[in-house]
Amino acid sequence: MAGPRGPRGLATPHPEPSRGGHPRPLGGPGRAPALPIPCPASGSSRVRPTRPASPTSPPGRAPGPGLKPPLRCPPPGIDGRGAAPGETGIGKSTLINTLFNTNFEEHEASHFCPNVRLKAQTYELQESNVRLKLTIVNTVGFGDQINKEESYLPIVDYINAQFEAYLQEELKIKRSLFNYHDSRIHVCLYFIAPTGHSLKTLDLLTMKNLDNKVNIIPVIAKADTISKSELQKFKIKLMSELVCNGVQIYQFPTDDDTIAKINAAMNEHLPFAVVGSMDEVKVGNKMVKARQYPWGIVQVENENHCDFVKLREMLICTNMEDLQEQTHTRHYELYRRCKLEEMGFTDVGPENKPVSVQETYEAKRHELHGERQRKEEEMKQMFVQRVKEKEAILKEAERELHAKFEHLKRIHQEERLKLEERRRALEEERIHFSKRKSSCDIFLNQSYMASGSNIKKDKDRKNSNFM
Ligand SMILES: Nc1nc2c(ncn2[C@@H]2O[C@H](COP(=O)(O)OP(=O)(O)OP(=O)(O)O)[C@@H](O)[C@H]2O)c(=O)[nH]1
Ligand SMILES: [Mg+2]
Repeated sequence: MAGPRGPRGLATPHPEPSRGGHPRPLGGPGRAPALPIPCPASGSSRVRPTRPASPTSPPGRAPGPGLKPPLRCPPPGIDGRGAAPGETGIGKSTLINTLFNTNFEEHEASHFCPNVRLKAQTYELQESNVRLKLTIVNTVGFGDQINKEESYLPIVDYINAQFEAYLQEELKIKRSLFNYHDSRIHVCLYFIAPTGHSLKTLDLLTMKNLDNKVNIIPVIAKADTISKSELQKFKIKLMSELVCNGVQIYQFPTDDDTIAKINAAMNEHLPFAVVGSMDEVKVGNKMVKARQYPWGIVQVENENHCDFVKLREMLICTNMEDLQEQTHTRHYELYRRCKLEEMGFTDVGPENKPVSVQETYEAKRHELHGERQRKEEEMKQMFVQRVKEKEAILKEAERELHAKFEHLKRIHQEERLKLEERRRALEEERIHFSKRKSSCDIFLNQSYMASGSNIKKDKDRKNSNFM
């Protein structure tokens, strides 16, 4: 991430400090000089005046010269945190850089992230004795996945994690909330594509899931790409879609007389149509931030061209405190309540009697003990049942093996008997054959001897005839 840029008048961006760390000291080496925030409602001077302490002002609010009510300015050392979800390339970084007059050297996000990643960047601004530290959590790869259904989850998880960290600090025995590095998100600038049609399902789904966790200020990005008449119709359509779908966006408070009028007027402008640019173009004899086209110039800080100034005024100057207050009293309280109820804490018992923490603790302990015993019993039963089942299976297998053995033994015996019988038959055959062979031999001998004496007689007769 880029370090301080150096040029005068730029905010000092730096990576997110680790949790629990103290705010960075300002004015250190390499840090840009104090940034006067241009605040149109308080005049066009480069140094934004601060409001004097009023009876309702929190202690420590810096009084300043040249005050112009009804503007509310943040007290010294205010630490604001925002999230900026929006599709890839919608103009998030450009707008944030324009808002804080800084220039993070940021690489383009990839459109092929397997899931949404959150990246925090901190900006430090200072005017006279008012220090402003703003942390913006950017969403990388938001809505780039084929299945966008869960794109909002990492944002919800991140916001919940910050609430959880605060709750854990609150619940500590030795808590130190006064110097705790509060990382809760005060505002979510939700970037809507300037389609001129309607909200996308992803927009509705995300805002619906965030609206009870963070103050949502929707903004129409790249508003220079939509005509003035279309923009008005688009704004009306968006607001009616948000109402129809029960999405609650942040409304600038109108209960404080000093700012009621301006806030009521600004509520009418929601969602703000914004244009971002860090390019400076000469208009008349002044250099202004603008986007230059062949057909003309869109001036970022010209209220006839877009609502950028209104957004900056409302966000950084007028309503920063209310955003923080709402975060604590509404969103964090809701988280805390749900979490404590989930843990079994309650303020009143069944008969509407107040319940002390001790009683809740005892009841919970009792409940957990009972549950543990029930679970142990269940596990025991399950174990016995499984042993029985296993035993039955083993017995069945043994019985089958035994039957198989008996069957084989029977077959073997039958085979043995058959072989024995065959052997006996063969023996008898052999004996019979031997007998017949010996009687044949006797007969042959006798025949041979008989034929031998006859030949001799014939020979003798022949010889006597010759003589
Ligand atoms: N027409 C128009 N273009 C803009 C505006 N703001 C930014 N752009 C252009 O849009 C492109 C993307 O702007 P980025 O600010 O990088 O958008 P991003 O939402 O931060 O993008 P990723 O961080 O990559 O998601 C750049 O070319 C900007 O110059 C605007 O208000 N109007
Ligand atoms: Mg970006």
